[in-house]
Amino acid sequence: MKVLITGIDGYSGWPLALHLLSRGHSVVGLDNFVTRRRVREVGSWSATPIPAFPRRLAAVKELLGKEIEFHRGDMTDYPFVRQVLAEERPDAIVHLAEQRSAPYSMIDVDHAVATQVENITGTLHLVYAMRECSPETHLVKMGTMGEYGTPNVDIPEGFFDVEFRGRKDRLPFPRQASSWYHWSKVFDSGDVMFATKVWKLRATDVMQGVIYGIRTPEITDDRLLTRFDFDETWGTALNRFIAQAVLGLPITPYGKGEQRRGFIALEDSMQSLRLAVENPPSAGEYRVFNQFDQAYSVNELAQLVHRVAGELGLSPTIDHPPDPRVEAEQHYYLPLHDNLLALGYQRTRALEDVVREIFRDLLRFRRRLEARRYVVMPTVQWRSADSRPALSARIPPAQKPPPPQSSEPASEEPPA
Ligand code: USQ
Repeated sequence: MKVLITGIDGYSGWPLALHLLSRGHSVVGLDNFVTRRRVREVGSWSATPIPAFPRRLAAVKELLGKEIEFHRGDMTDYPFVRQVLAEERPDAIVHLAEQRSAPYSMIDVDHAVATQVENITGTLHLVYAMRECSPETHLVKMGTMGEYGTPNVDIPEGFFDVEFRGRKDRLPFPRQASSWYHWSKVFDSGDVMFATKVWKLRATDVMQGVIYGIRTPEITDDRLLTRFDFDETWGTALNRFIAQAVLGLPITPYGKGEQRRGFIALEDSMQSLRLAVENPPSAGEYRVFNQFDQAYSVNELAQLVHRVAGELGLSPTIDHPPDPRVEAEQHYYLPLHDNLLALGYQRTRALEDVVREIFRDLLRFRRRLEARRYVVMPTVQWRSADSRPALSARIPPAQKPPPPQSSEPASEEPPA
């Protein structure tokens, strides 16, 4: 199959490209390198060194003997999106090109607006371009488990049967997101569901849990590594806990630490996206997959990281800073996840093994962590209308990124 990956330069996009190539699919990529710029904006970088994109492509050619067709551009530019779809007419699109950080979206009004405008506009552009140029294409849209929030009942896969005042219906399960980022995904879901209904497009909405890990079997060389973020805005809790342990900083489960989320290993996330691509829905069908293997509380993650760190001779402490987010710190959490299993999905990686693997990589790249240790502790506060001054104050002047330029250089993207 020919698969277009939007956001191919990102944490999931890059290993997905390698995975699909290894399974005999052909891959077309699209990206504007905004994640690299935005990680720099908060004074950070990837713990794993990421080559400039042309070098990534060259490594794929040299090591795997494969070519990836690439389009550099922005999902908010409709003529560009339309042209890519008209030219490529892929069998499937895996749409990952969205601002993916909840804390980043909560910095201030500009970051909230950028998140929602870019994410929602990009998705609308994609469904319009599909309708115009490639209506048979299957859209695999990256959503998030965070769309559902943490209700006090089980969470179905997208829809549930409801009876109200004597009448029954099957309806979308209520969404209760907890950041401007997560709300952007809710709005996307509504737009994709409507596009399938009104234009008979086919779509899979993937409610993804938190992904962990740096490696997949296809990453056989450092030039093929994917990024690993550990700062307060781009790093997930587990990433940050391991980085904190390596840096000798306290591990930080926020508040009571009983916030539970669903988790999936990077390698298994790639497997499930491939299964979604290889098993398309019919025209007009909108289906939802809850994509995670197991739920853990952040306290459980902290304890696991603490134990593995101890085996490696590290002795981090566990702190409980006040939760900078507005969220339930203790709650019921039981989402269902049967749809992928029905397609043959099988979990291959245990959390503990992957945590050991991440420690090994981070110890190798320890100097890159040390050089950015000031980005780890939280400054973005959900209750504050503007966390920009606090965020900016902790970045040493030498590391401040240059002011944004109206147009980025065409041939090279900033280092990750
Ligand atoms: N947390 C801590 N300590 C930290 C960092 C986070 O306790 O140092 C807590 C948060 O308060 C939250 C939980 O850990 O309760 C998860 O936070 P996270 O930063 O690991 O993940 P989140 O913001 O939910 O977002 C991540 C990805 C996002 C994806 C989402 C899936 O960044 O792209 O959509 O996971 S889900 O969490 O299921 O919504």
